[in-house]
Amino acid sequence: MSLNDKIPNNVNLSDDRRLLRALEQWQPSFLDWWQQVGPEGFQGDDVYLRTAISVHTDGWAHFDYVKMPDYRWGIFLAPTETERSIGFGDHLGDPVWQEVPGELRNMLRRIIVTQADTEPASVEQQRRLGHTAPSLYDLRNLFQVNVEEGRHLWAMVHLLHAHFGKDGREEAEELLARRSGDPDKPRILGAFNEPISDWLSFYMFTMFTDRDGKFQLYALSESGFDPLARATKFMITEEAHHMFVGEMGCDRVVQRTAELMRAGKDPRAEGAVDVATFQRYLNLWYTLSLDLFGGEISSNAADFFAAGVKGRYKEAQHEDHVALTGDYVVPVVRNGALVEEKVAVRNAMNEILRDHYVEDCQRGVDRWNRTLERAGLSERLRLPSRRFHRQQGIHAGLCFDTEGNLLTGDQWEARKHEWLPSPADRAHVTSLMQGVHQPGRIASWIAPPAKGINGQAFEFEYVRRS
Ligand code: BYC
Ligand code: FE
Ligand code: FE
Repeated sequence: MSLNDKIPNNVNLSDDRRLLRALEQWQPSFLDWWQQVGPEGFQGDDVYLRTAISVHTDGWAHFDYVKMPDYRWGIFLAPTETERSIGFGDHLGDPVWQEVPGELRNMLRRIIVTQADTEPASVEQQRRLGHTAPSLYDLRNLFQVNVEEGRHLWAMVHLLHAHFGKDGREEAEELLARRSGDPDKPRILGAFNEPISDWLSFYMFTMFTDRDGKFQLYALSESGFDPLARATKFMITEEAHHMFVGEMGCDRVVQRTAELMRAGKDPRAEGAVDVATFQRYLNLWYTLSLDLFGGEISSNAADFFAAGVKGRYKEAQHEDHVALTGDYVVPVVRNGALVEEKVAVRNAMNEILRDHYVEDCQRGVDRWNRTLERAGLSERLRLPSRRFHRQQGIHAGLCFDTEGNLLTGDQWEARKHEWLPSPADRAHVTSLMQGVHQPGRIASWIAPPAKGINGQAFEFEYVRRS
């Protein structure tokens, strides 16, 4: 087998024997991991998947039937921009680094490992969903997301192996050893240890949590460490499909609910999801995902920016790339009351990225509300306050309602199931999860998609069961 068949890449892997050997050693561990905690069942089935075979717009989206363990996980960096210079921070205007500067080694390693850790975590979280897929179309989309998250892990492991020596190889092993939700060796970030045991949670996760991925990847694609910038730039192109799966999956749930309500029926009694339950799942996954941006006031974020390691979303659109002047206002609780505090811009970088994220989430919620509106319904969905249900940052440990009003702990306990999925909601959603694995058929709680994948019909046999 030629090397490019074994590890497809555009990083001239065949010219670097040491790196090649390191990756060839890691590959069987990755495949073991995939078999152990990747998608359960379905590994012998033919799945209609898109595989990246090159970074060129016409070449990278190649569709064919593939068995998941044979997916060609590859290493692709977006093409080099000649003479790229650092776009922000204290090194503004310096040439970008092709190797890791010694003084930034720990910082870069930590960021790359944090990014990398989310990728296998999400595959683990989603591993049992295949059994309860609402259609073959959705089953295929789940597996597409899973194999691409696997490829994102490869992208980050390549950076660890190529630029961080023995430490990098050890980190790459650790990435396969941690387990989502395991109390002894959990994944690094909160949301990646939450179970995703039903498809409503899966669509919420791909809508809200993969969207954190989008913004973190944009911020890293500004990096002065050029291999990281190029790796993340290519990952962003794949991320678009994950968010499409989430946004449209949620929209189809809302559409089905709206159809039933318009016909004067109770969605919950008809084997669908009522608007209030949908809203509570939204509140949960949106706020778990807000936590992934880190603290509102963060000296780490300031250090990342100063060092030229992690920029802002579309940094070029900002006027001031040094960000040493001006301030950013953050509402903070002091002595039991909310007051506005001024924070130096560099220390507010997490919050600034979160602002872009919130805006993008709102656009998705607006789409779902248009679906309700078209059905002639007056119900509307909304994003809760960003103070609600937070476990990271300045509001962690405090209680707020979805409007952002401060509550006592007792008030919170008494009312939390108005806002977050209750045991009864979870039981209802779980009861709906019956796998539908025949071409053209679909579960009762979701509308079919408007179009299929790659110009195919919804009825197409996206997964051929063996
Ligand atoms: N859970 O200064 P702070 C994706 C820690 S998603 C647990 O507030 P900082 C994907 C933090 O590490 C994108 N711990 O925040 C989506 C720090 O620990 P130490 C993933 C948390 O440092 C779906 C302490 O709290 N990419 O790709 O600015 C499917 C105080 O830190 C959390 C990245 O995250 C949390 N939620 O960190 C598949 C990009 N938040 O130093 C894939 C890389 C914070 O006290 N990561 N902590 O031990 C980063 O850039 C940053 O580390 C963070 C913010 C964005 C996480
Ligand atoms: Fe990813
Ligand atoms: Fe993703």
